[in-house]
Parts: sequence; C-alpha cells; structure tokens
Amino acid sequence: MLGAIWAQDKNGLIGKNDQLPWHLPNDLKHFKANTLNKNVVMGRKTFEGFGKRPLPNRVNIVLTRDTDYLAGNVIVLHTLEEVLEFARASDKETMIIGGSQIYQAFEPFLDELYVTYIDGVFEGDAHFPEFDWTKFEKVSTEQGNVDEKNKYPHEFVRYTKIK
Ligand code: RAR
Repeated sequence: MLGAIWAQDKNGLIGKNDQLPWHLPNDLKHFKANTLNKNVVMGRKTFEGFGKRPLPNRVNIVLTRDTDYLAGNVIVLHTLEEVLEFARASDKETMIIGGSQIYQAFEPFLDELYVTYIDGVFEGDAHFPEFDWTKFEKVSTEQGNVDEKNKYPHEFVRYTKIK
C-alpha cells in the first residue's frame, strides 16, 4: 500500500525554504500518528529540510538522483521504480511525505491520501502539484482543534483510490 500525506493552505502551498510555512503542532501530531511504524519516503530536499535527521521509529527512505549521496540511518534510493519495489516487498504501508516533485512522481501509484487543509494563506515557494482528483474519493473528514498553539482552522481529510 502506498499513501501520501501533506498539509496545504488555501492556495495549495506546502513549503517554504524546505520547511513548513506555518506553525501548527496539531498537524505534526497527525503526521506523526499516521506515519508511525510505516515506511516514509521523502525527496532529498525535504530530508535536508529535516536537518538530515531521520524521523524516529520509521523506515526512512530518501530519494535522490545523486548516486554518491550519503546519509546516516536512512535508505537512499535513486529511482521511482526502486521505491515502488521496496513498497511492494514491505509488509508495512509506505507513505510519501514530500515534497512537491515527489508527490507528482508517485501520483499514479497512490492508494490513499491524507490531506490537512489549513484555512489560511501563507508565503512560501512550494505548491502541491497538478493532480487528477477524479481518481480519488473522500472517506473521512475530521476538524482540527483551534487553540492558542494551533491558531489556524484546519481539517484532516482522507481519500482512497476509486477501484
Ligand atoms: N508530509 C507531511 C509533513 C511533512 C513534514 C515536513 C516538515 O518540513 C518540511 C517537517 O518539519 C517541520 C515535518 C516535521 C515533523 C516532526 N515530527 N514528525 C514525526 C516530530 C514531532 C511530532 C509531534 C516527530 C515525529 C516522529 C517521532 C518523533 C517526533 O517534527 C513534517 C507534515 N505534515 C503533513 N500533514 N504531511
């Protein structure tokens, strides 16, 4: 099973300087809960946005075309096919966690989408790519709680591929 998880603002913005454009700890909790004990796949830029630190308790896969790329405690893969093969061979779900180029490359192969919609407009430089939404149906929506630490209204929506 292959899933993708991301958070976007009203304009489909997902990133700023390889980081998140907003401060929304509830989304990180949701991200943590929905990737726990799964494989996570990220592009090289997103990995570097994490300060090259793998997420704990997950198999971390970094995708780069650079065959000399070295990083500790992650699996470095170089092609989409290698990642798909890894995902097929694994008994765990594999989650695509960003960024833009990686979501775009994996779109045809995704079975599930976990989207956080943030009701705000932010500044940044990375957007969620063009996507064929006709192939997916919404299966659940959960409102996030707004409080002092989570100032923007947000909702967690899950989609699955239409058979
Ligand atoms: N795909 C996503 C992501 C990805 C994402 C992107 C980031 O920057 C570009 C991030 O850095 C700010 C993060 C951060 C994640 C993070 N954790 N994630 C898992 C921490 C804290 C959890 C409360 C953590 C994790 C696991 C174990 C221990 C600690 O800081 C993530 C973000 N959001 C969504 N919806 N999709």
